[in-house]
Amino acid sequence: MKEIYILTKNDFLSNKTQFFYISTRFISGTLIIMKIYDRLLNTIRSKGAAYLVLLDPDKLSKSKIAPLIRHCEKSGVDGFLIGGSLMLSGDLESFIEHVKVETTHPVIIFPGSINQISPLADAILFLSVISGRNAEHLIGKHVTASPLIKRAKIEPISTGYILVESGVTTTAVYMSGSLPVPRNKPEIAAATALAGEYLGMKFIYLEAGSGAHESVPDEMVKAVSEQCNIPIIVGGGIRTPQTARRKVENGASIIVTGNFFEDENNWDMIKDFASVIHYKLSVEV
Ligand code: 1GP
Repeated sequence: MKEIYILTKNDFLSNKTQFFYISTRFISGTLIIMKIYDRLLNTIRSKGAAYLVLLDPDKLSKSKIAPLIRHCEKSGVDGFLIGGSLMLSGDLESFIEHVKVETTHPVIIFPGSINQISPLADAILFLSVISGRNAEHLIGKHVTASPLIKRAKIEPISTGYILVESGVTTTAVYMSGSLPVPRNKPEIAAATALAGEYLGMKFIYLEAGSGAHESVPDEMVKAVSEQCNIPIIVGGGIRTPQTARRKVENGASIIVTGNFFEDENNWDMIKDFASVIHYKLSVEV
């Protein structure tokens, strides 16, 4: 798998590429450019799994952005997802602008709708709800969004989004107008994820839904990881480091938490999440 893109200085200066990057450096006059996707793969390889924190502009006030990001950075978080289902009060552009001022970590849009595209981000999860059979969320919205993403010059990361039943009707299930995979059917999730991989998707996202009562079952994470060769993101309803650790032990490559850190009393626990997720770093020699 290609990990880095090597361009000459002249290529860069002549603007032949459209990718946006988080890491650039020159070695002997050659510019090494790492795409966000590759950077995440590197993190997974070196730390065991990556840890992303979801920031929802509807739920996080701008005054809390800087202190939360500082906390995340010193605790070992690998990057940020930004997005929300509705964006009722939040202003995505200025929110991302505030976040980018505070961090050099990847800032990736996790879109709740096609209105959530901004050139200020580094990348966007290009989500297709492959657990559903609603054509709009499988391909329809993508047709409208693609030219906007191209114009914004942000890196699209093709992601098979699998909604998993979590005890209640989540916003993601309701908004996508599709049925989630039943909790007791890991084999359906596994076959769906494999189809996503064969369609060329780069990540599978197993989603219990933001604020879900129950996270994605461990057996389902295991079944999907046994079938698939692409990294698996797991999110929704993860509120303890122990839960995060179990997802990683069962094959998750990226863990996402959102709701739990909207309460600043929980911020001291970010490092505990990071430490169990980055299991390769804690191996004693
Ligand atoms: C939701 O997976 C994310 O899309 C995060 O969920 O807010 O429940 O942590 P939580």
